[in-house]
Amino acid sequence: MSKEILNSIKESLINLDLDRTIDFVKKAIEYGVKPLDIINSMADGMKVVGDMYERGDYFVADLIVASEIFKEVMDILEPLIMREKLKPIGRVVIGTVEGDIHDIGKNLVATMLRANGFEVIDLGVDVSPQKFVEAVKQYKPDIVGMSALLTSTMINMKKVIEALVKEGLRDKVKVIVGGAPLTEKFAKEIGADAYGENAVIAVDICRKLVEELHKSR
Ligand code: B1M
Repeated sequence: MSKEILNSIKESLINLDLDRTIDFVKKAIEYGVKPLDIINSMADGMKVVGDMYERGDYFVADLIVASEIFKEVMDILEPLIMREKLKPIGRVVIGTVEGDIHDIGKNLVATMLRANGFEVIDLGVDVSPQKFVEAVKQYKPDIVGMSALLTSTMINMKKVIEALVKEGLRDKVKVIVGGAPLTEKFAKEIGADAYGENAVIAVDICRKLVEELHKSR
């Protein structure tokens, strides 16, 4: 049954049908489907929407509708994911890099981190290297997280790392990067400490990075 509802959620997102998506999400919650499974089916749906855009079946306006649906669903799921406030296990400054305004994945990572006890300072989208540097100086995070969805902007992650090195801040933080076009290899090449394939993996990695950082301090 839960497989069918998850499929219906995915299909209604692909069809850009807000009302049906919300109805199925509510039904899924009633049936006890895990919020994370709902998010995964939505993420699968977004991939299909992206492919349809690439094939010329959908336009940018359709991508916007799909992202609005994603955000509305997240508004329903977030309170279910969040735990009670605990003492933060680490502080993360996160943002989508310069030139890039995709924020659904980044927001998802931020939500999952918060739900797992991290304090998250979200710098938003189109964040310049200078803004990352200033945030590191101001908030003194354990981790800097960067997201990029465009092949043309992923290289801006390297600029942030270079700016951190230039300011003498690179040793003070761990850096995790993520986003659909990225790979582990790319993360290594630009000098990041880790690559997060998805939001759940990113949380596990951030836990490990904080442990490593605390051991080295
Ligand atoms: Co855009 N877009 N888009 N878009 N868009 C893509 C990325 C694209 C692949 C679509 C396609 O052609 N198939 C393509 C990029 C091609 C490329 O670079 N090679 C593309 C393009 C071309 C563009 C524009 C240039 C279109 C135009 O204007 N002509 C333009 C660029 C704007 C800009 O940024 N300057 C553009 C605009 C937009 C919208 C604004 C309309 C909208 C974004 C709305 C928003 O985010 N608020 C949009 C959307 C929705 C998409 C697709 C369809 C979906 C992205 C998404 O939200 N996925 C996307 C297609 C695709 O990705 N296949 C596409 C769901 C989300 C949950 O997944 O973001 O991958 P994702 O995040 C995952 C992981 O990647 C990871 O965890 C997340 C959860 O598991 N992750 C991290 C992400 N960040 C992480 C950080 C971490 C760790 C893990 O640590 C810090």
